[in-house]
Amino acid sequence: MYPTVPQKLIVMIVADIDGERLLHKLVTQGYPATKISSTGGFLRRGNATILSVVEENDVEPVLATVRAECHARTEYLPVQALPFIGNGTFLTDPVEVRVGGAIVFVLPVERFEKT
Ligand code: 2BA
Repeated sequence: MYPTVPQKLIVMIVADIDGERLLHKLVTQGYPATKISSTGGFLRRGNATILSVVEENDVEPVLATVRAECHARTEYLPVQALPFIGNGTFLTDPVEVRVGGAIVFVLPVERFEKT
């Protein structure tokens, strides 16, 4: 049966080192979650994508957990570590990139089926 309360799909892309801890926190708080191993397109580092479908009232509590568990920081990477630098720019100095933290998308769920 389709749930009566609107559901939201929360897509969380987090650093590999935070993924397992975030997954465990969400599940112990009673939120269903699925972790998929993924790779960032820019840095080509492993990251984790966590999917969770929750009632819309639960979106903010889930986001609060994400904020508590995933902290962004800055790293300086040698240009050789990057796959490309756009616009033909010639760089020799290390490049500042944001790592860690979370990228989150919240989408409406149109339909839910369990077979
Ligand atoms: P990556 O694509 O590997 O990007 C890692 C970090 O590198 C990004 O952190 C950003 O700080 C930097 N970065 C990305 N593209 C850049 C560019 N063209 N020039 C300079 N710096 C760049 P976040 O923004 O926190 O993103 C972390 C990861 O989240 C990304 O890993 C990607 O896997 C995912 N992501 C971010 N935005 C996304 C989006 N709009 N759609 C899908 N996935 C996204």
